[in-house]
Amino acid sequence: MTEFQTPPIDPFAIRFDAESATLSPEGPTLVRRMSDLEGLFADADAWRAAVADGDPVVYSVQSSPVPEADRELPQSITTIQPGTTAGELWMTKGHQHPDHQGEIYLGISGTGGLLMHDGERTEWLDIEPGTIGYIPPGWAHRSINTGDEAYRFLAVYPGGAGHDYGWVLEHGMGRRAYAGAAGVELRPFGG
Ligand code: M6P
Ligand code: ZN
Repeated sequence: MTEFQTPPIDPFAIRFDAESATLSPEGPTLVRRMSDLEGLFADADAWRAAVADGDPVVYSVQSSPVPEADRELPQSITTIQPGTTAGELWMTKGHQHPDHQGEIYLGISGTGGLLMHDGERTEWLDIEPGTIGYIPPGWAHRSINTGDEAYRFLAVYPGGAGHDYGWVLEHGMGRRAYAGAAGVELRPFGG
């Protein structure tokens, strides 16, 4: 028998409803408002103004009951609302896995981008419904809504990988995504 640090949960079925973009049974739901995204948008004044102006929900993450524990394989559906802050497209905080492990994202509805940075290299993947974006070990990842409707994707990731948000504040993400006249414009992180 394999030795587990925490008792593994029993097998069970999870219903994935693409229409309503829900997982059932449900686990925890995380809601991130503009005020939770301090230090992430390039224009800090515009960020502050958006916080003062109703502090909108930027994204939410609905998880299944599978715990974030070593050897488990949790899943979640993230919904990013459409919007921009001083032209910068609304996005997730972005994180690195402290224990470098891979992750997959599956586009469900709307259009988005998967921005990845390993400290030196930067990659961008367009994600549409049906696209699987692969995040290799060691690549920090951030998702961005590139359209004018909600962008939803399913994530499946190792439960022991963890979320390091400080890594992104320290290293940046290599590029920033702006709404341009002809679609997404990727600009240098510091530019
Ligand atoms: C996906 C997964 C989650 C992550 C969420 C929001 O659902 O990668 O692990 O928490 O996106 O991203 P962040 O944690 O960067 O806010
Ligand atoms: Zn991750």
